[in-house]
Amino acid sequence: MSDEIEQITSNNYGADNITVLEGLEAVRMRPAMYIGDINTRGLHHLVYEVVDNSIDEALAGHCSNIFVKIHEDNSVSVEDDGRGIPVDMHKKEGRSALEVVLTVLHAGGKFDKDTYKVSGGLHGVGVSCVNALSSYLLVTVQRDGKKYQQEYSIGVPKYPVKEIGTSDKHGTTVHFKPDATIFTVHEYNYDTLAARMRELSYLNRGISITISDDRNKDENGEPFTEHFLSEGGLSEFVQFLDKTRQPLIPDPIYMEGLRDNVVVEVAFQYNDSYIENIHSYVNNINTIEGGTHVVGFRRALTRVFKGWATKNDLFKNLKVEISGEDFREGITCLVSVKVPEPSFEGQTKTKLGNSEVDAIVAGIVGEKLEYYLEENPKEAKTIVNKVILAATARMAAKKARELVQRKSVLGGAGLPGKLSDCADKDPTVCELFLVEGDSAGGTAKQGRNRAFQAILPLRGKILNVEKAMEHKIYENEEIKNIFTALGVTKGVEGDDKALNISKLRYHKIVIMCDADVDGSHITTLILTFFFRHMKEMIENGYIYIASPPLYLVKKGNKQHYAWNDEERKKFIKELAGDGKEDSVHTQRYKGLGEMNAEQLWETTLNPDTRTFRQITIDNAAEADHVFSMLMGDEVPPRREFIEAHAKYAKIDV
Ligand code: 0RA
Repeated sequence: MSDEIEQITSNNYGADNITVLEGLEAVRMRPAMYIGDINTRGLHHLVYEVVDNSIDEALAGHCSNIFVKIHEDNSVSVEDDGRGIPVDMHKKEGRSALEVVLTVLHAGGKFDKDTYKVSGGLHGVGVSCVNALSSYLLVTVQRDGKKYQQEYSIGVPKYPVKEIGTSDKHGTTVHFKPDATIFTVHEYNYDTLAARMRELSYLNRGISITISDDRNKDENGEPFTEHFLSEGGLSEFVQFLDKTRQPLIPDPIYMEGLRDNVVVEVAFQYNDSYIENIHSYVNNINTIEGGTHVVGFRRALTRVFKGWATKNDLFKNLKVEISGEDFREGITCLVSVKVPEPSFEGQTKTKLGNSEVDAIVAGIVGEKLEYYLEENPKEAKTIVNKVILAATARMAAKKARELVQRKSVLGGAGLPGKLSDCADKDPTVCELFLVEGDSAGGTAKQGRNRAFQAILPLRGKILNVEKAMEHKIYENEEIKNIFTALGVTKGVEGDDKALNISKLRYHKIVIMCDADVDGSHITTLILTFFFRHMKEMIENGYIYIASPPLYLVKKGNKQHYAWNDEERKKFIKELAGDGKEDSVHTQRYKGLGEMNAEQLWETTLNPDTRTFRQITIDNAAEADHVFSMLMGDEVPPRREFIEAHAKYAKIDV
């Protein structure tokens, strides 16, 4: 037991409950085992864990409003208007049920056998976990005309549950402050939380979720607030994801059903892009590796469309063979199932394993889709024509891709001429820098440590893969170079087009562009390419962005690099003493090319001094929405987004 807990418990209410404390201590000893990690992800996970409980209460039909608030001190409260966690004495434990729920691991649903907890699975570690990892937690319950509360410190109650007044409302409020000694990151990202709340509102139509941020108040003192409530559920979610894409048919195709206690909901639309875009969920958890529910959907989609097209003679003059993937080109699809006892498999435990779900989803989708096609022959024909085009294009793509890959298996000679490779061959220590422009590429080549750092200069703007047909992608010179330099290949045919990274030559791929508007555009283009065609590289944590400094502040023989305006001002003050902008010498680095090789090494390449930003996907649906918007045709939403987010835009003005 840690000193801290001992100290708190020795003269405190929770002292007798050794087993409880052992449970909470286990969480504190190995937080990552319970919440994934102790970085940004884990910090945000705490909120999802608490919200999940309120969603469960809503799905059981007892709650319709959830309020999430980020407080000024980065504590978070989650309020719902459910029944309120029971407060009566728990006979076996000799304590209030409320206290048991908040302090005993996995106690959450045990009092309520009638409804099965859907959120379980990947999360579902329970609110007691959040309590154990919070320096402070206050729970307030309103039920049966009264108001109750209890406070905790790192999961240990400060006093028994107490009645603090009367109330004619009902519900639960959990207000917690993550323990700063556990987490490496302490600030909540509003966009991350809001994206998840939006996603939850689409996945659970009819539940109203409001999120507000007290750290960001307007001139009237009102916190920034967003309200999510979807009546259309998954159909609206599809429309949100495809906001900047051109739909092929007027409305998304929607189907739902219940079989053997499994709730199935599916919505999909076709658009004029070439991307297969399927997001799947089990009990509100994003199953990024797919699983039996996705397999069932795909099977039904192929079977029913093939059957309908054949029956209507639409495939009669075909010169190519139609494959399953042709039915998914340009599709944006959501598959959401609620399964009582999900089993998760796969590397990141985000792949549904329950074999029975395949047939359940295929059955429901098959039936409803057959009906849809009979009722909507015009839409059905439009989609089948698109499928035929996809099959034709796939043959062309296959040829183009084979050409690229044949080259790469030729070995050394197959490496791109522009690549300055490193000496080491152990991919775990090797780094590849994708550098904007030949000139910066030259500097990087001189400045690098050639033992383990390789440089690949990219000329100008790489292809916008969001808009390009697949074979165009494999014909593109820059993209070919990236493929061959990395040493990765993609399955050429069939449903299994997974990236083969067994021959990957570097475990750090670092995008290095100028710190200006063009540079961030190129960074986004490269990221879009990885996101759409090498997602596994991001999921494995191999993709990084370099952060070259923006300024060099210099006086006499003293100098400092600055990465933002705050730092720049600080250094000017330090060096000049007066803080006056033009009295000291400030060099603004407009491009990487303005640094010499030594400066580039010192600031951006040297592992001891550089900072990289690792690219992760917090929310796949949100990332999809943002990429399609950034790379799509519509200007206004893109401008709005950039104005709200881009830090470079300000500097350039
Ligand atoms: C157990 C039993 C009952 C409600 C809850 C838990 C409950 C938990 C949470 C967590 C956040 N909000 C919540 N709302 C309710 C039902 C007890 C009864 O029959 O009234």
